[in-house]
Amino acid sequence: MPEEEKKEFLESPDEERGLVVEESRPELKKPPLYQVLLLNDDYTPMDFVVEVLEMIFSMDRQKATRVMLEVHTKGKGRCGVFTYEIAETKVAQVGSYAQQHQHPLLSTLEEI
Ligand code: TYC
Repeated sequence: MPEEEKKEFLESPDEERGLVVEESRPELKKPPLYQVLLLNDDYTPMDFVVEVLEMIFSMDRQKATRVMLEVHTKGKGRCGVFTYEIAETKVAQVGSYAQQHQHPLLSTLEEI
């Protein structure tokens, strides 16, 4: 190929050189989400559960009371939805706060 033709070829846009050009898409995969479930038991005082929901799950008194009563009547209830690390931290915080106060209150996490 003559020099001039070579230069022209190399300077032409990718598409014209038969190159397939595709914009690479940024990696924006959504992380899996986990719900933290609070479990009922027969011994933890209702007031304590409401306090835990206010303190650890940032609920106002009204919402905390509603969730506590749902757990009390149905056996379990959702406290929130988080990424894995945050859900795990909330479960650990509930466990250690309950243990400090010698209540058997438990929570668990479940992928949704
Ligand atoms: N069932 C408990 C009681 O009657 C109250 C309670 C509610 C305990 C929710 C745990 O996650 C819970 N004192």
